[in-house]
Amino acid sequence: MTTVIKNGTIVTADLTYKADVLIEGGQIIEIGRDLKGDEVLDASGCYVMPGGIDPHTHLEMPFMGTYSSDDFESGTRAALAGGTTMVIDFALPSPGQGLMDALKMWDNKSTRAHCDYSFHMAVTWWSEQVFNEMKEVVDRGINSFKHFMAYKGALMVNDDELFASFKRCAELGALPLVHAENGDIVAEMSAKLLAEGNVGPEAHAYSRPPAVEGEATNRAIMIADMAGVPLYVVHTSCEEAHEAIRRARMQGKRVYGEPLIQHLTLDESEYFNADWDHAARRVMSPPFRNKQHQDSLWAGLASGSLSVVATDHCAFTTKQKRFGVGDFTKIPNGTGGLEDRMPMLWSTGVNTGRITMNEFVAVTSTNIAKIMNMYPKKGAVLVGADADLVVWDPAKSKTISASSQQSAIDYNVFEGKEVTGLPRYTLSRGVVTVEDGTFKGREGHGEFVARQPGTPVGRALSTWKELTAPRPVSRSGIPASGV
Ligand code: DUC
Ligand code: ZN
Ligand code: ZN
Ligand code: ZN
Repeated sequence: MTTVIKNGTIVTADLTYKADVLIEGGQIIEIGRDLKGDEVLDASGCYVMPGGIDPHTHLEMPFMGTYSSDDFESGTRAALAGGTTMVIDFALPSPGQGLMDALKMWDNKSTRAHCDYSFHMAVTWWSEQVFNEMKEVVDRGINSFKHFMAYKGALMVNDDELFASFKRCAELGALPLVHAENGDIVAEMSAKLLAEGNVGPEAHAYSRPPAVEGEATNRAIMIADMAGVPLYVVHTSCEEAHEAIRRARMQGKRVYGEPLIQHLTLDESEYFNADWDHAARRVMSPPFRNKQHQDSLWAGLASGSLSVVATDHCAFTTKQKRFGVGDFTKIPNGTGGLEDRMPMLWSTGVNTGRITMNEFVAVTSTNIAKIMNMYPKKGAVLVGADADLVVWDPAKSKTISASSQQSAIDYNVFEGKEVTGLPRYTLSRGVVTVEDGTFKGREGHGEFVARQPGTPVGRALSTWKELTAPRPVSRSGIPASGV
């Protein structure tokens, strides 16, 4: 059985051209004019793009005393409805738990996925066991390790652990990821705010100012450089963090920044002059920032200093958010966005001229596939690539509403936003899973995507290695001062 997508305009990260796409066995087998197939999908007036890849989701994750409410079933259904055809979810061992043990849990949960998926492994504690198991994880096709510099007393790792894990990543050809916020300072600021009677959700934002993120981002970059490894900074939300990433890249360091669609489009006013539920539903880390920070993120996407757009999809119901009534530190951190990332970015980015269509494809799909080492199987419209495609109708509009969303929660942080630009069809390995807003996917259709370590991520480009090479020694055998 072949499927042909006819009369559309193909948009990739670097090209825009008219052609049909022929699909067989889940892959693209031909791209050209006047192709014929058994099943015909009409793409007149539409763009045919690589399906979105969300490199940052938390599905059914145990966190802050509860579980995030979208699992692999509702989460990947939401993804496909919005034109995203693959997610990379975080396997999260609790401190003390083995990595392979956590991976087993994620293997079990992900059998329900509607679309393809992969995992990052989190390093939430450090030991010889973790060191050894990192190799097993890489051998299983997981080439990226996430580190929390915040969530003190829970998931946070210290600098010595960060350095040890980054060096292990370097040996294994894996990519370290960081949640960059200074957890010590967040803990102290949170305690002070609570002691002063600032218990509401707006205090969450006060407890994690941009400097907290800028400091940690800079520190992680320096530590990665000393470990001789590239670095991927998740949810870059502010100018201070972006500035550290920009500077590193100008110095030739291989550092990637990942803004979220939430930080690009929603600002800190959501926490102020709002009712408790409204504000608490938007509590995530890092928190929403002001318009200047948003401008910085948009400029980073346009200029290439920031590489990808993700969601950090970690959805909690209003009932779960209310665990934090009377103490903002108990509000489960996280917001949804899987269904809305592509339409929101198209509407606020492409339709406004802030980014081009090709840049849209790059930051929602192709760059992610390249950085995470699965290009051109994913993120490409090329012969031999998986037919994970979205037929994008730039004229189709809707108003975002929780009442019509796929996500399992009872609200949507983008409620009421008008978007123009939506999928006409979303295809997962050649199978139509969404047609004009109707979901047609099948639970369990999704497959695990193994990712190899090493190139094209390559190595950091720093000269640190030379600096640590044998250096002058004084006659007493004590190293000469300075490096
Ligand atoms: N931030 C969130 O808001 N939720 C999940 C984890 C995180 O780092
Ligand atoms: Zn995080
Ligand atoms: Zn409200
Ligand atoms: Zn996250």
